[in-house]
Amino acid sequence: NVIEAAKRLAAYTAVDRHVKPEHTVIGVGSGSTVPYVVERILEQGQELNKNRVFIPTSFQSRELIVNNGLNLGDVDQYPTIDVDFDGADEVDNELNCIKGGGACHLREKVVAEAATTLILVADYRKNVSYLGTNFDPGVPIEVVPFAYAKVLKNLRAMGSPNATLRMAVRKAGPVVTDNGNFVIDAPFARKDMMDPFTLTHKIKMLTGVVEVGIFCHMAQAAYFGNADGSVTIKR
Ligand code: DER
Repeated sequence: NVIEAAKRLAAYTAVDRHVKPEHTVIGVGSGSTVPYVVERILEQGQELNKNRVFIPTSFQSRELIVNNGLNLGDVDQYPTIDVDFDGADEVDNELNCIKGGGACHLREKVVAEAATTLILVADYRKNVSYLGTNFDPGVPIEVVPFAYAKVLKNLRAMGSPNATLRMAVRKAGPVVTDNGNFVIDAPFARKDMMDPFTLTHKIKMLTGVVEVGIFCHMAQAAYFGNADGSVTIKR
């Protein structure tokens, strides 16, 4: 369908441009777009890929690496990564992005910070001028279970009255991350989302918050596949 084709187009274009033969340590993000990144890297052939190691950002990402027969590494073995590819829920014109729709943003941000280059790949729905335009759940925030009610109270008092604990669908109770934590989704008003850097730091300082699903000034480029078969690149 159109959205899957757009994801594939973004991923293929990004891989063709940013995965060089000399790149041997590659970060693998989470979500439904990054599988197309792996698909394209596989097409570079076993000769190149047998000398590469792939760093996961979640259980899902680890399965993607293992199931495709790629060499699995870990960020504690490779704290410096050549290039990291990841999806996003929204990307603004300064390449700030909301991530965490898949509740993976803590490990994603660790790997993204370990990477020399972070490349975002997404379909056209994620291409926005301001964060908070399309992604209604708001800012994903990983919190330790012990603190979730206190953090909810803090967020509701600081501009997100509709902040909620992310509940699981096929499991009773809240979503539990790969790190054993909970996720709060906190929608903020446009005025707060216009300064994502300040908002991120205000949220991060709430005791009990593990990581905030806003990535500021981290990506070097973002590739968006469009419905008409073109690609939009922000850098
Ligand atoms: O959770 C995340 O940050 C993922 O990268 C996710 O938001 C992107 O998901 P998608 O590639 O399935 O749209």
